[in-house]
Amino acid sequence: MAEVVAPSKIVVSSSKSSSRVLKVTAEEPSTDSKDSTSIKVICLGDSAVGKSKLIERFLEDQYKPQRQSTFALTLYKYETKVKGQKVLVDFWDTAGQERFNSMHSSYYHQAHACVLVFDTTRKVTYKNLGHWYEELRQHRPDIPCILVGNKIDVDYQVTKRSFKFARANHLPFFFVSASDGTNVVKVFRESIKAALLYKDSSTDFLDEVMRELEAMDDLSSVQPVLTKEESAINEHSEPSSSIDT
Ligand SMILES: Nc1nc2c(ncn2[C@@H]2O[C@H](COP(=O)(O)OP(=O)(O)O)[C@@H](O)[C@H]2O)c(=O)[nH]1
Ligand SMILES: [Mg+2]
Repeated sequence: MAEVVAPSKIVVSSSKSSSRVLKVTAEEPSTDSKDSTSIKVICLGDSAVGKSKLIERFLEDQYKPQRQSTFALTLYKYETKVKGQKVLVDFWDTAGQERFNSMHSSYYHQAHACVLVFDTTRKVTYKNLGHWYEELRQHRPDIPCILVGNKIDVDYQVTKRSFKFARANHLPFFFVSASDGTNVVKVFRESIKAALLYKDSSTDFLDEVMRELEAMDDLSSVQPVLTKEESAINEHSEPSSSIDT
């Protein structure tokens, strides 16, 4: 019988030193069940564009600018309903790896949607979008991607400017602010809807294989549980020579 593995515990530690560090080990990713579907949404973009604050804002609807951006948190679990269907969302946030200008391929693995972030107050973060988008497409050629320009609260005039990257790559684009909440809920709700649509219609080969494997897991979990004696009989019994028709 398949062993049921309990999700690893979230370990939270904080220190009273000037930089407050919360360390959280990743849980097992959510998987589909009979009454729920699970999706993975990733956030991409340069360091300090506000990826973590945007996710926090959406999940907690609160913004704490005094927090240090030293979170090692990588996976936020969120449960919601879309058209009456229970959806388990895993929001993946970087844990600072983006400073090395590349994410490990496991970050992209099985992602269903991406929120690509730049900082409207720092031009270089806009320039680097091409790099992040290319890396995303190498791993996930077809998943929906939403582009957001964050920190518009610093200077709302920026919303009058046009940003070509979205148009050039046919991406939906939103101005957002993790600080005042502009468009944050909208963007993450859209990412969930897009991820579900992608998952339902995906013809990605790896996705197909994963679905097959998950279906096999489901089947094995409904196998009758045998007693020790029954298992022993099964193990030692000769294969039957007659075939029932
Ligand atoms: N003014 C302003 N600052 C923000 C906003 N979002 C994030 N920040 C600040 O930008 C810095 C980096 O944010 P963080 O979420 O850690 O960026 P990450 O490295 O992309 O995850 C922090 O000091 C935040 O307080 C925003 O919408 N407006
Ligand atoms: Mg972060």
